[in-house]
Amino acid sequence: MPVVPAGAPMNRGEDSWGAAAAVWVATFLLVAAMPAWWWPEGALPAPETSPLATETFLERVDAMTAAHATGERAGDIPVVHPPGGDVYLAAQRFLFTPALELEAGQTYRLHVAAVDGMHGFNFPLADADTMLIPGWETVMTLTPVAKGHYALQCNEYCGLEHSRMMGWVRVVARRE
Ligand SMILES: [Cu+2]
Repeated sequence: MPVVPAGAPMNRGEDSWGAAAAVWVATFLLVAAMPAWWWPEGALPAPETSPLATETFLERVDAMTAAHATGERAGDIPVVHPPGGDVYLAAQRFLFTPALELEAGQTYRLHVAAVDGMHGFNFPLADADTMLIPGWETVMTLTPVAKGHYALQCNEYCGLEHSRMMGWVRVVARRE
């Protein structure tokens, strides 16, 4: 092996190893810094959960549906237009029911619960991405700002039709 004098330029092979090491170090530093990305905005807000019997939750869904159904149906699911305040959404194999119609500018407390086994709840409009465990309800505050259809979906494998378990919330103009 030839002896390279001190201070001699690196050959091409050493250059590319140097570049690879720099990329590796930069990647490592970015990954190590990931917790800082939560600051100052914070991670997704921790969902508020509390124990609630499935029976009780279903009674609340039914009461809201009986009082505020629009008469319209989305497939087999009734469309409900609650006036604001507490609204309920049940996750069951393989749908979310009822279909909620909300008003822009109105504030709601959205209660979500799985009623027949584990499900997931991914709903970007409410910044929600959480697991639903039977016997617990998850509650979040939601003030939609713009009209439109907002998708929600189950993101916890729950059976053969899981990949089709989606729903939507429709936001309409505020009624005075
Ligand atoms: Cu699922």
